[in-house]
Order: sequence, then C-alpha cells, then structure tokens
Amino acid sequence: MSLTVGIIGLPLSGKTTLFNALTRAGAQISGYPTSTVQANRAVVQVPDERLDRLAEIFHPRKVVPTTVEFVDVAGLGQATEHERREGLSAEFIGHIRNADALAVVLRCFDNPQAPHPGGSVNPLRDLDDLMAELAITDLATVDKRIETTARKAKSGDKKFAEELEFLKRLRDHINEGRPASELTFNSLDEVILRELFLLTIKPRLYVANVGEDTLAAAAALLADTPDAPTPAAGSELAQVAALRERAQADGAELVAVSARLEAELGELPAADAAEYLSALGLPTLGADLVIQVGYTTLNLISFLTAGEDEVRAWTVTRGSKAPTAAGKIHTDFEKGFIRAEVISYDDLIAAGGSMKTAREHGHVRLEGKDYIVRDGDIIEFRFNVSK
Ligand SMILES: Nc1nc2c(ncn2[C@@H]2O[C@H](COP(=O)(O)OP(=O)(O)OP(=O)(O)O)[C@@H](O)[C@H]2O)c(=O)[nH]1
Ligand SMILES: [Mg+2]
Repeated sequence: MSLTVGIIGLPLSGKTTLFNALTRAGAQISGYPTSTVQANRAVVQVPDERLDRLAEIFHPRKVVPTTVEFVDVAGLGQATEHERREGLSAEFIGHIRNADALAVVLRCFDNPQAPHPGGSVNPLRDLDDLMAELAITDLATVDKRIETTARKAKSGDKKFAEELEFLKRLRDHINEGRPASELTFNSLDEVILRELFLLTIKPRLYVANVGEDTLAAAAALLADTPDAPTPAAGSELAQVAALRERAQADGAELVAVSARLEAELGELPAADAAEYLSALGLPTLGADLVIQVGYTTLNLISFLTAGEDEVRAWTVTRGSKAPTAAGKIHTDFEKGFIRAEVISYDDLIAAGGSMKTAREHGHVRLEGKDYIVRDGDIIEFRFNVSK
C-alpha cells in the first residue's frame, strides 16, 4: 500500500519549508514564488512513541515504524487565464492526482522578505482560492467525461444514461462550489468517481503555518488546553481560530506548524531539538503532528508486532479484520489464518510491560477471523501454512 499526502498551497506559503521539516530532506526553498517546479518527494516514518516503549520492553534487533510519502508541488492559486478556463496543468495534476490526501498549507505568518502573493495575510481567503482552483480542475475532468459518456448514451444503453445523469449531478454539485467529497453517491457512482481521480474528493488536512512566536499559543489553542490563550482581534492567533472554525465546518483536521523554525530544529541533534521544544512548552513538533494526523486523515490505524527480532508498526485501514491484518505481514498468514493473540498496547503498559502479568489478568485475548483490529493492538498471529 503506497500512501501519499500531497502538500498544496499558495506560492510562498511555506510548502517546501514544511516538506523539509517533515523529511529533513533539504529540498531547495527561496523567497521567490514558483521556486518549486519539479515535485519533491520523500517517504517519512510515522513517529510512534509506542514503538519506543515496546523496544525498551522487548529489546528487539530492529524497530520498524510505518511510513507516509509526502509530495511537495509548486504553488497554486495564481492561475493564468488559460488555467482559469481549463483547470490546472496536466503536469501539476499528475503530481497530486494519485495522492490519498491533501495537506493544505495556509500562510498565517508575516514575512516581509517573502511577501504574500495576495498582498496580505488571510488564510481563509487563500483556502477559498485554492479550493476554487481545485474545483475548476475537477469540472474540466467531469466535463470531459460527460462528453464521452453522452456519445455512448446515444446507443440507448441504460447504463450510460444513468452514468450521464450522475455526472451531471456531480457537475452541478461542484459548480455550486461544494467539494466532491460532500456528494452522496451509490456504489455504481463510486466506480465512476474512482476513475475520475477528482481533487476535491480527497480528504484534506489544513496546516496553519504560523510565525515562531505564535506556535506555542496556536498549538495550545488547537489542543484546547485549559490555559489556551484567547486570540486578540486581528492577531495571527485570530487567523488560526478562524481556520479552526472553518476546519470544523469542513470536517477537516487542522494542525499548526511553524515550518521555518521546525525545519531548522530538524537539523539539530534530536536531544537539542527536544530541549528547545519543551522550552517553548510544546509536547511535539507541528511537523510530527502533520505526519500523524495525515495518517489518521487517510483513515489508517497501526497495529503492532513485538518480539526479540523486531518491534514493528503495520498499517491497515480502520475497520479491517484480523486476517487482512495478517496478510499485511505475509500472504501465508492470511491464507492460513487460525486466530490472533491480541493485547492492547495500553493493557501491556498497565501490566508493567510483562506479558506474563497481562496474561494472568486476562488481558491477552484469542480472537477469530471476524475480529476488527484496533489501533495499538499488539498481535501475534497463529496460522497454518498448509491450509
Ligand atoms: N517567518 C517565516 N517565514 C517562513 C515560514 N515558512 C516559510 N517561510 C519563508 O517563506 C518563503 C517561502 O517558503 P517556501 O517553503 O519556499 O514556500 P513554498 O510554498 O514552497 O513556495 P513555492 O514553491 O514557490 O510555491 C521562504 O523565504 C521561507 O523561509 C515561517 O514559518 N515563518
Ligand atoms: Mg516550494
């Protein structure tokens, strides 16, 4: 399973800087727009402190986290006249068409050295511009498909007439400025939708890129901590609060980062970076949250395996059953699945990290083929290869 998050945003919103913070890849940035022409791609590990705790318990030879791929593309929102009519260029779309989710970078920071292309900082306006551009591109895709389907429907085949009806409903929906993700559809429509690779149907994660001075307050605001500050009118924090309201309405996650600070921290030894973070009063880097939330936005969970050989996190879609999870490790595990021995990570930690104690407390369960795997399950599969 290749899981990809596309990073999109206006020029100079800090996409490449965020990409660098995420990946420590050192991709090129600049104070001029369109500095990113080719896409930057990198696979990053999903931080998971459960793996570190399990490693302390099991002393494995290796620890293997799960991964997500990030793709950083050129800035959107400054469409040429041609693009406004036709949607985004094929080359650009090619980079994000296959993304499983989009991280939308919204500029909240002020930086006179890199002036905002819109003349002022206004993340809600930027978000509207970006969504409009994605919608225009989707409309062009749907229109093209309507043309070919209309031709086929002339043969009198009912299947194509139905498809045409759905496509027109889809076009009207997008035309109203609503993302395709909000459309209701049946399983037949879903097949068509999957073929269209629409951009506004992808799950979105909003990333508020704030200045370094605002990061701690923004993180507290979004975490809803009791001591979260009240944003002053017109402040950078007020922009974050407005984005939060919008994200809630859109059903999207919102994370605050300070891309430049975090990219710089990424170059420090881990211990120094951690010290700096706690001095700021931050539990984790915003960039790490982007990875984690990106992962959950994709509707993914991790189950874990732990032993002397390795401690490892595996990815499955939420709702997967035990044999599917077993198949992630080896197809033989799925084919010959007998049962799964499961303990939740929390139960193991509550038992002081002792499998023996956990067993005595009845926390180690035997589960069959209909068991739905949960995030943080530590699983040992029983299987029969000759089955
Ligand atoms: N003050 C401040 N400046 C930032 C921050 N993030 C990015 N910048 C600056 O903004 C400028 C643009 O950053 P990039 O990461 O290249 O922006 P981009 O979105 O990739 O730009 P394009 O690739 O041109 O679309 C650079 O000068 C960065 O140093 C931030 O959190 N705070
Ligand atoms: Mg860039």
